[in-house]
Amino acid sequence: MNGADALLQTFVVNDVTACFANPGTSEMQFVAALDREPRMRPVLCLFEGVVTGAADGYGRIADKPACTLLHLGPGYGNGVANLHNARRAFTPIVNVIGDHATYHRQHDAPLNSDIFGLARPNSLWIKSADRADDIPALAAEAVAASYGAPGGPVSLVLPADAAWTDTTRGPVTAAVPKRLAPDGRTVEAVAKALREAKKPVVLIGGQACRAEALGPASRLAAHGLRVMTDTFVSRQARGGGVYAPGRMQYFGEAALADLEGVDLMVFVGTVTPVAFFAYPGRPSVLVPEGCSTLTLATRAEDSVAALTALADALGAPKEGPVQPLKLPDAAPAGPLTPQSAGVAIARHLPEGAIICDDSVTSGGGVAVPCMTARPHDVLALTGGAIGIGVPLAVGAGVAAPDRKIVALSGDGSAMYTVQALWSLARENIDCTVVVFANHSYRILNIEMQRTGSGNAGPSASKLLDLGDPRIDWVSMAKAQGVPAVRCETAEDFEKAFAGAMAQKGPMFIEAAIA
Ligand SMILES: Cc1ncc(C[n+]2csc(CCOP(=O)(O)OP(=O)(O)O)c2C)c(N)n1
Ligand SMILES: [Mg+2]
Repeated sequence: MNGADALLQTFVVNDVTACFANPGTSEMQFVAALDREPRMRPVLCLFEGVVTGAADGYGRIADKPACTLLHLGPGYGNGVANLHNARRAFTPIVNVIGDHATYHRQHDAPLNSDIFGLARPNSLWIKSADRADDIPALAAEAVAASYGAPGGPVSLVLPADAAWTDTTRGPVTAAVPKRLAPDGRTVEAVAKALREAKKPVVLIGGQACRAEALGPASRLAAHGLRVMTDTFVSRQARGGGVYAPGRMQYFGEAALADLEGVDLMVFVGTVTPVAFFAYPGRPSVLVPEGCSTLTLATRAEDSVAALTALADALGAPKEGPVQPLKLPDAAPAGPLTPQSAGVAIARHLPEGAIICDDSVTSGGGVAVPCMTARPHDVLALTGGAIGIGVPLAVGAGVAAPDRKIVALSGDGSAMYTVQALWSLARENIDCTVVVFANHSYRILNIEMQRTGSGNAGPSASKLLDLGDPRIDWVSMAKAQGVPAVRCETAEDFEKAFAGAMAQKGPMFIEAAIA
């Protein structure tokens, strides 16, 4: 047994059983050891942004970390945008970053770099396992650290010689931390403040938006309180039979208008909301002037217990409102738009589906009709770094092979990590990808106006328009082994999406929106 075997043994003992990988020479011992540890499922991704986005999707659904396998600093660096998103989703991930043999580092070979410098900002924990004998204990530490709470990516650097050196050290069990409920005094103080406030809002995020938390949150709504979620949530239950809180608006001025007159904001599993971007003359913090704030549960605490305790303390009804299950009766007709596509999606989305959403300006059109669709989960873009939709789908599909995965992506967003389609095909993930092809970075045209930068002239337009040359999405998907169709009308889309939901395996739909 060598260090790589010891690493895999500790991973599987701690239920880390999926490895999203893009290996190189320094990782060959790890790759070879996979043949000796069949409990670990290796998934090849053809770009590290897919590796890390897939690990995020896996962690959000499995509630446990996957490991990644990344090739030194450059491999890690390629994956950083989606690790940033994972950090902001609080998703547990254990990165294994291969490195040169310890004695080779001093020679500054071409792939040598400051791995710690690169990885530290997005790692809750980072250490190098320089000796084979240290690997099991450090791997267990890494797994434990990834759970937080709240969780996030951690990084274990694995020098090649530690991986190839023999060891007799057996697997080490990780101590997985438990989320604690907030103390009774906090609950009492929040209940009292809510009773005294004229126009309070309870803002929930993170764990408080999961299916098991929305029940107790709905009790607060039944008690007459306004409950809202963060704008972008790592995993939220949605659809018929599920409580639908309000949502913080994306644009700051709209958010503040919506909160006008609010005199108390209570945070559960989240923190003070801020605008996504600054704009000239507009506020950053999305709390109305004079409004006080209180935290019922931090992100590290148990939001389900906190919401339940608060509902009890307020004497709220035992049950709260839920969404009706109401599918659009009529199939959409006419031009294909995000709205008409959304109607078709709401009609045919199966129960238990997982939507991986990176659809930017097309997202709202789908979200509205899906509020009363069959119950499903939505994984949103938590860190603003686009290019996560299809990678999330790869990971969610590995975590939940019996659930239908639907990836929704803008065309610009999909191009960042377009290689994810290949992994969908390779792993035969039951996933339908919808790319909204408007041949534009449409949102940035809107943002140019909002930032006061003026209208796009010919040079500026060159940075916002994707139409020349036009991306041939059907060829792009087929080239990577995913069957694909292009839909130009709502009728086409309805038929294609219904067909995709009725079959298993990967499928690609280009939604040619006007
Ligand atoms: C990693 C990263 N790079 C760049 C951006 C800036 N950005 C935000 S939205 C966007 C374009 C999105 O285009 P698309 O996916 O086609 O959606 P649309 O706006 O057309 O709906 C870009 C480039 C970003 N958010 N993240
Ligand atoms: Mg676009």
